[in-house]
Amino acid sequence: MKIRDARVIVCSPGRNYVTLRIETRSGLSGIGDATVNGREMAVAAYLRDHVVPTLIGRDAARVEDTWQYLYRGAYWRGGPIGMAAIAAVDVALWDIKAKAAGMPLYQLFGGASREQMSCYAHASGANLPELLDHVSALRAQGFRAIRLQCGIPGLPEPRDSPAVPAEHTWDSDAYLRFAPGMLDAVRCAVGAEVALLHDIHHRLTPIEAARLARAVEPLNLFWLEDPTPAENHEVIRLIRRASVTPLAIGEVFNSIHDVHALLREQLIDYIRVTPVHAGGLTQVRRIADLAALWQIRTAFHGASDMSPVTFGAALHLGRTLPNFGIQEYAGHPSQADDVFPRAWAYSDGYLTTGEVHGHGVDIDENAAARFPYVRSYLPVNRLADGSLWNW
Ligand code: CS2
Ligand code: MG
Repeated sequence: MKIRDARVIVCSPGRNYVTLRIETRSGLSGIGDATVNGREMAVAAYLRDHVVPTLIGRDAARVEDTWQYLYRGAYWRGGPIGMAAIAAVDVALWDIKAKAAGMPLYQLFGGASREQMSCYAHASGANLPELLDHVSALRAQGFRAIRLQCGIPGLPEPRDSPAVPAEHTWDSDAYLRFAPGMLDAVRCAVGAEVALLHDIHHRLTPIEAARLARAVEPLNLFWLEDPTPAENHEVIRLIRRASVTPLAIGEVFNSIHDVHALLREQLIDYIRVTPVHAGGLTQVRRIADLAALWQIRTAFHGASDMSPVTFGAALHLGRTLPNFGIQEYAGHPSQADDVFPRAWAYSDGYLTTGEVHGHGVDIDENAAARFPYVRSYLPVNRLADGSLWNW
């Protein structure tokens, strides 16, 4: 099963996605997602200029060896761009392997541990009434776990611009004055049974995060996410000592080496890596197994910049893992439905994989061509004095 061709497809059906298709001489093909939000063309170039030429003629069945070849063989290890490129190859090869075996991918990973994966949606609002409306709408769609994000009174409305990074204003004191009441208001509105989550997006100092985690303990949150900048793991100890509010970290990690201290010291409760940004299914399986040693569960990153292809991969893996926790599901722009035909589906608070061979997601390249790439950036945050902060 030699690789005949591989090509990168960059499209923007409502937002940018980078997809790799690998074709074999036997006629089977598979796809993988390589999207890094706001830096899409860097991965596309890495794949086109450096990775694809080394794939032609390789045996598509050698998933592990290809992973090692791209990781060790580059000498320069890790990083979001390189690991997203490896992920795209890895997921495409697993897709091909499962199609060749005539099985849905979850069967290759040991078969189903569950039939459906619980998921959480995103509720947001410029203010509390808007947030509460959004929560009600999601509850009506069956979601039993909801992430809450809300505009902070007194801060200027964020203005987004696709051309240059939009500049938002951040004020940790204003946030800390507002956030506990905001979370409490939603808890009062929905009752005890809905799982409520909140993402701090790396914006607090350790002591601020500890204070917040302690203050919201009575609300019984499902988790607080990314309380402090994720690259410094030592500071999580301070938050952990102060509070038993569960913590979820890891969406920006791309290596098993980024996570093992957090896991070993039981500093987190949910690990947020995703196949696309953490080197594909080959490495994320290892991370999930390592996490299981300390009863830490998975919560693969599933914002809308994880393409439907990454969802296919993540859901097939999630279906098998003994320590699957929850899958984030922020949805995708409706135009992406035409570009990415898929077997996975949402219904009543759960996601299912479907039973199509492979990971069950394809790309319609003609449809993709109707949505050319649009340069776009994630916003940046500045404090009132002009200093740059974490967005
Ligand atoms: C967020 C993401 O889903 C999450 O938890 O942190 O929306 C994140 O901001 C984006 O995926 C960045 O590309
Ligand atoms: Mg997050």
